[in-house]
Amino acid sequence: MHLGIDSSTQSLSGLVIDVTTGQIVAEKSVNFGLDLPQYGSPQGFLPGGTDGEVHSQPRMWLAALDQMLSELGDLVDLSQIRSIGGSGQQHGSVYLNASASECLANLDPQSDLVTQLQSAFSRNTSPIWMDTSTGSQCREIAAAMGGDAEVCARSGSTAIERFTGPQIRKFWQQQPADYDATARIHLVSSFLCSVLAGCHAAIDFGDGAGMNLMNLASRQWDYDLLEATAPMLRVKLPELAAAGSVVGPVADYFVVKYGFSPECQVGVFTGDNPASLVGMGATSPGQVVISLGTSDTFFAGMTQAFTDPRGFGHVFGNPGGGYMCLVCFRNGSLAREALRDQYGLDWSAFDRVALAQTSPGNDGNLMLPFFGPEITPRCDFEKPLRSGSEAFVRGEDPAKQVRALLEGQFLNMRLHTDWIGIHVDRILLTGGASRNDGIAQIVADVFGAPVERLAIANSAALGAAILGAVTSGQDMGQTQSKFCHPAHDSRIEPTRGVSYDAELSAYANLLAHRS
Ligand code: XUL
Repeated sequence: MHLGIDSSTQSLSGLVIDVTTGQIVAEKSVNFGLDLPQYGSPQGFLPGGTDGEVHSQPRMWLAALDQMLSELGDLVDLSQIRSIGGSGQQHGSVYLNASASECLANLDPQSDLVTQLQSAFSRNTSPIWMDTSTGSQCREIAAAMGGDAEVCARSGSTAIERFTGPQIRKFWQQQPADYDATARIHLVSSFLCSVLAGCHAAIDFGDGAGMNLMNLASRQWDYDLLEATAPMLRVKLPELAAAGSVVGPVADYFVVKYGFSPECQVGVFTGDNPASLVGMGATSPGQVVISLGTSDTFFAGMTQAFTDPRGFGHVFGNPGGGYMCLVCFRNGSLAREALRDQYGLDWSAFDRVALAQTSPGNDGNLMLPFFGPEITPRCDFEKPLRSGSEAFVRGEDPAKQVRALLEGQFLNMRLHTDWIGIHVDRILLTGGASRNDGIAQIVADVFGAPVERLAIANSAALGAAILGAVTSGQDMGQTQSKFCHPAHDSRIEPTRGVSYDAELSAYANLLAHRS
């Protein structure tokens, strides 16, 4: 058996697979808001950040890891786990001081992770991917490198506010003494991996590419980018390695406290999106994954690393080899939930039956579907912009509002992924909202391609478990073929005769002329 751990924005999950039977044996999830209310983060991050700052608490992730393993141990015999793989929300960074190595190596099973790692942080909070506060740092890095095109050619992305490099630069500028006291900077993924292995673990090529610090071609830290970011950075960064490569045996703490075997191996963790690519069985090029989570993401395997000329899309290392492209949209479920709550609706308003009260194209009623700052395209929106009938623009007719939001989200996605230039043959839909047939139908119609969903919603945790299997020497492709099947009856065909080409132009026009 192999365990996959995924630490996402709102929860931390564990999923156990048995490669012999091809079964998912157990799953357990700890929701930060509901299960750990003492951290004051109902949606997984600290509310009330100013100027685009969004931080979370690494101690909360530690508490969730302890709780998840203790609950998972009630469901499955953890001594049977041969290896552990993992993933984390991308870009988020954890800052540790010089005492961290000792603390990690000497975790006492009589105590808990939060208590013991309490004093190992040189920064109490972690900026996460929702943070948009580093605009000036991005401009400075781009200027030092000779322009955005150079940063993009080297790292796979232009300097991006949520990416770790600009975040590190801001920390160095604003808290230089704390930066100096930082001995190691981890990503969410490599931090949790380090805790499990009891020593500093490497960052993988998938998550590492989300930092604006790794050279995509050489898969090494890029010294010019490090220099343009902050002083003395190389010594503070872990090594780079392939996802799933062996870090070492699980720390004694987990053996004694939760009953893991001392032989259980921990593999290098990756980002949630690269893990999801693995879990969807989509590591080889040809299919597109759309993940509907707190943010919505669009990603696909690529053989070559060409980059987005407009600078919104990213290229990361693909845990299955080669590269992957990714475009992230910040107003995902947060926007769907905001509209749902504004109109006092429930999710049934987003299903196929309810959407049948409106028709594709929504009688010309369009919405720029942004309830807060967006990163694709980059703009500090505060509320959606409506265009269409007077009643619709006034905010009337909830059914049309729902369709306009969803059509707007996927038109925005189609518009900003055309640079990838792939013909979309099949869309694999994942994430919380993917089960909703109404949403799936609109995705199929807007892209003009069939949509399939896997039996399991948490593809990142499944991908993490498959990477765990790879750590024990299993073949990734063979393991994927055992677990990554579309759910029965999950396929949704695009509606015959429907094309969204005209709506796409109208949407692009509205976006270009927004006031
Ligand atoms: C990807 C991104 C998000 C996070 C959180 O670039 O910022 O998808 O990985 O899920």
